[in-house]
Amino acid sequence: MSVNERTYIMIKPDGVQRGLVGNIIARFEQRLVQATEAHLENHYSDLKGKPFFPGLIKYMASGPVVAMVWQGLDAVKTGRAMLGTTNPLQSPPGSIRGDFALAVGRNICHGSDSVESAEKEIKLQGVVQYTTSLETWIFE
Ligand code: RTP
Repeated sequence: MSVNERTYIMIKPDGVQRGLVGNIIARFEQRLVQATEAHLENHYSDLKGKPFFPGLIKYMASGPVVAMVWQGLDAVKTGRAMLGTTNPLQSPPGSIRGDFALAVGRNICHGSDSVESAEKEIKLQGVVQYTTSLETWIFE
């Protein structure tokens, strides 16, 4: 058993066509991963020294997160456009943060801000340990 083990799950054309994507992801949502503080400090290393850094790490490590890697034409810019701006107050209606987020420190989703950041962040997932809810239970 390894906490770094990864699997590849693909929702097939019939699942997508039948509108089951949300339903299937919701099932995985119930057995999520929680990032360690070490992972998050590495992930947000460019923000080390900012006054909000300790609070950001504490908040990000406070519960399970959903990690997704999306691939496609201009995936980084498209992802950022869909999320909206960092501060939800400036985020347009129709964007994820504009519609759902309440404050800059609780802005719901992260999205890589460049291809280089995306590569770093995706790579980090493979080298830093995650604890799944199941493993937490086993080791308690
Ligand atoms: P993210 O990395 O989470 O996608 O956010 P971002 O690129 O839009 O913004 P970034 O500058 O990288 O900041 C990372 C996260 O830090 C929190 N933050 N708090 N003034 C504050 O209290 C403040 N500023 C930034 C936000 O949660 C932001 O998403």
